[in-house]
Amino acid sequence: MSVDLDAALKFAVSIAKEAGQMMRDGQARRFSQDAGQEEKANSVDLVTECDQQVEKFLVAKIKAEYPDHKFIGEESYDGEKVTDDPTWIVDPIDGTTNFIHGFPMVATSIGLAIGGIPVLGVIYNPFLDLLYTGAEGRGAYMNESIKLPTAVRSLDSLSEALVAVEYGSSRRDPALSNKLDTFKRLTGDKRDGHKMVHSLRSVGSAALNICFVAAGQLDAYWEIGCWPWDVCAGMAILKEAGGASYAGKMTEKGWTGEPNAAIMAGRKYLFIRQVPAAKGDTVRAAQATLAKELYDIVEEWDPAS
Ligand code: LIP
Repeated sequence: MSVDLDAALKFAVSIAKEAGQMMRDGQARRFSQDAGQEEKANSVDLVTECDQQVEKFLVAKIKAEYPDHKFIGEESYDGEKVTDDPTWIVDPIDGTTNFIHGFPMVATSIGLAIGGIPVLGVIYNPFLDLLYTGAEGRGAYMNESIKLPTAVRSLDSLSEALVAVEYGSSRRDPALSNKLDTFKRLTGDKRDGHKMVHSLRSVGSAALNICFVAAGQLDAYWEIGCWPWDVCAGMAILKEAGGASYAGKMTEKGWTGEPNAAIMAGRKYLFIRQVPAAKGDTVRAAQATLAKELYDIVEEWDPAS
């Protein structure tokens, strides 16, 4: 089933902006009423009434516009598998913890996958009015005017990188200890055998982390434990910005860095920004070298544990 991606992009931007207004209104209402939130897996895995209202709004709009398409959303997820059918994969409010606290790194993330591959992404942060878009063959943009990445700077080693990581909601070992061990190996001094990256950043939104990688403002983003709705839109945008998406120690397709269902559904993610091609080699080869540099020090765990 072919999809007019130009029309789909225009539609997704329109509903993302409406969802953004709902998020602004919802946060103002929450703060005026000092409203609470519900817990999911534990006391740091949170959801608000606004998450659910925004998802209901997005589902209704998408099903009205594309009745034959499938939908996977964070708040209504019931174990659906990503198939080859056109599927909208949506996180109504990515960065819910930030939303609850008023920290402005929050976005609605609307992705479309066809054949299990993210082909369209719209990510909108209504609190900073930052819109990131990308669709297959149509490039990636910030605020529909600034082409991404804004610059392609060299990155010869992970030691020169600014890397996004997340604490996430899994706070028991082995997840927690492996996460913190990896953070130490990334940041520790080279004289102690560590990578000594320039620094780590923890924004609290997978979707926005990937947008910052697509823009070239972050060099890489690594996380184990988030979900397809956190990354689908970002993968489509990142690919259009020349970036690469990886999963686990080795993707099924090797070190191609091309987003696919196995990467999207695997809950083990690494994203690398566009970099100049290595002498006599390709951009993808340069990115794969950086990916392997990171994976050689990552202490993985099973996100389902
Ligand atoms: C969040 C992700 C983030 C992860 C958090 C949470 P949510 O999504 O964007 O990367 O570390 O645990 O899953 O729950 O705010 O939509």
